[in-house]
Amino acid sequence: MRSLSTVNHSVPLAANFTAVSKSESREFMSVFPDLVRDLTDKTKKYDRADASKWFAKALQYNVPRGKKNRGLVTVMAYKILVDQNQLTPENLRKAQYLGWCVEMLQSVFLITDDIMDGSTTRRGQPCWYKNEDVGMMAINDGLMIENGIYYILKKNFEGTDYYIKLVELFHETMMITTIGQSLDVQTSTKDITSFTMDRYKAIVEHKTAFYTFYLPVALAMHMAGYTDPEVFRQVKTILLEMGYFFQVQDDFLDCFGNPEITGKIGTDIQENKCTWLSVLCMQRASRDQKEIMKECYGKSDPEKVKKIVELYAELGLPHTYTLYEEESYNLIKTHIQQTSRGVPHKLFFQIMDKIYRRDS
Ligand code: GPP
Ligand code: MG
Ligand code: MG
Ligand code: MG
Repeated sequence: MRSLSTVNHSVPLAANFTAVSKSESREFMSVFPDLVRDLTDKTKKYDRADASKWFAKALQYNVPRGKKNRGLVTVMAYKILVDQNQLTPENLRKAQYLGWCVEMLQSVFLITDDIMDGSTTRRGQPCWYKNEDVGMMAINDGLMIENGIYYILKKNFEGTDYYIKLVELFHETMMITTIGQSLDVQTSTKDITSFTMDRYKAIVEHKTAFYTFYLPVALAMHMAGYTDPEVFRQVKTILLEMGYFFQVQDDFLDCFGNPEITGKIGTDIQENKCTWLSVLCMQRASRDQKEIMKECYGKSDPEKVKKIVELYAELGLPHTYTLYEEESYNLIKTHIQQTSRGVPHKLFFQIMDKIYRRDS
């Protein structure tokens, strides 16, 4: 844990966060064993029992253990958007499968991101690739899980008039997110003095915002029968804003969060990442403080890492973050109220409530 005792940063959880997500999460989880069965039956068809067993293990380890926010948002959005007479148990189950497809995509990103970021823990357990019997096999597991998404989509949605929209959206999401990851990794090889908020925004909108919030809601919209491109455009604007907010939180927690709660030990400083904290720090730093950044940022030496955390604290970044979180929340709320067409505001507010003042 890298939080400093000198940093007085206590953030209460949003009041309803745990209660709501626990019951939703249980209902959603109850579908997971069927999903694993469907997917492993598929591999069994190729008459490769070993591959099938391994796939089940990779799915169990990587897909269901997080907060499942993205999957739950998919289901929640569908429930809110669909005509209530269409909300049959069968359709609800389909929406849950769609939510699990989003969680599968998320697990592919996390498995590969952890390799690229040199991370050690994820969701309170070793990163998948860090398991002795896994290693770089994790890359193949990621590819298998990605492929599984399309199997589940075909099995549940082939023949519907929106099936192709779902498939295209997953492809587009992979394209945009990998562009973001490419920008993220490339920027981390550059000098800290070249980091800017513009660059940060470009990285984050691509690597996080699109798949974290736009994907789940847009999938649910397709399933609920939305077709007007203008409504999708408006929804995207708001959800990308929320996604940006979400990544700023992630960057903050990487440095000042409690790994017991986040389930992951941060590596942004060591990996020379262009983060909300590093960009803000360079904007505020005096000449001497910039020298500290140049000397210590992007190094694995724990003493140097500590110096960076101390510098962030000295510059008041935890306090700025608290203010930012509140201002941002209010601004997004205003933008939600300004959207005129199509989607009930309640949906956006419920998503915001899931993430506002989060500590994991
Ligand atoms: C968050 O970055 C973004 C992702 C996990 C998407 C990765 C995309 C790929 C195409 C692999 P992060 O490194 O800050 O996330 P975390 O803090 O969870 O490691
Ligand atoms: Mg990363
Ligand atoms: Mg990472
Ligand atoms: Mg991070």
